[in-house]
Amino acid sequence: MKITHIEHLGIAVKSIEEALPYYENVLGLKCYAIEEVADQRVKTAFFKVGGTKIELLESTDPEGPVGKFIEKKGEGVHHIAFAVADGVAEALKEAEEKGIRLIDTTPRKGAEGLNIAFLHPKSTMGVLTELCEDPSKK
Ligand code: CMX
Repeated sequence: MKITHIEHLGIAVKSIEEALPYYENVLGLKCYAIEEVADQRVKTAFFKVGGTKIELLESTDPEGPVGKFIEKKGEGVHHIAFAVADGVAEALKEAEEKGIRLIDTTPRKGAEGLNIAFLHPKSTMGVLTELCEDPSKK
């Protein structure tokens, strides 16, 4: 697959409201969007950092992926998201052929209208990995 850049880093927080002062007042970043992704049972907050982004993830359901992550590991880096130039479906096919365990077998819609899919951390050395493409830039 052809990765062009790190699209974002996902960071699990207990509360976006409580995390914002650190990102805005200490790091001096500006939150430009807050969006709920019902399908993923999260509320997200986005910051641009150079050519990439930070995505804060607050769980809206203790049984959702971020709720379970925080319960088990606490707050912290949750996933890395790579932008793929050749499309998420193609990248998934290639990853599967190379023996990687997929969480999503087909792309779905994520925050900011991106097409996304996840690879399982058990086959990526412990790093939950998201592949994404921006359909508006195709
Ligand atoms: N990073 C690394 N490892 C993780 C992890 C993460 N974010 N989340 C869970 N794990 C680990 C667990 O600790 C567990 O490890 P051990 O067996 O060594 O204890 C292992 O993965 C499997 O855990 P599990 O109990 O079988 O599965 P879970 O129910 O915890 O689900 C996962 C884990 C990754 C499959 C699930 O969280 C998932 O499907 N994630 C993809 C979707 C997602 O994360 N959405 C939120 C973000 C959405 C967005 O960015 O918009």
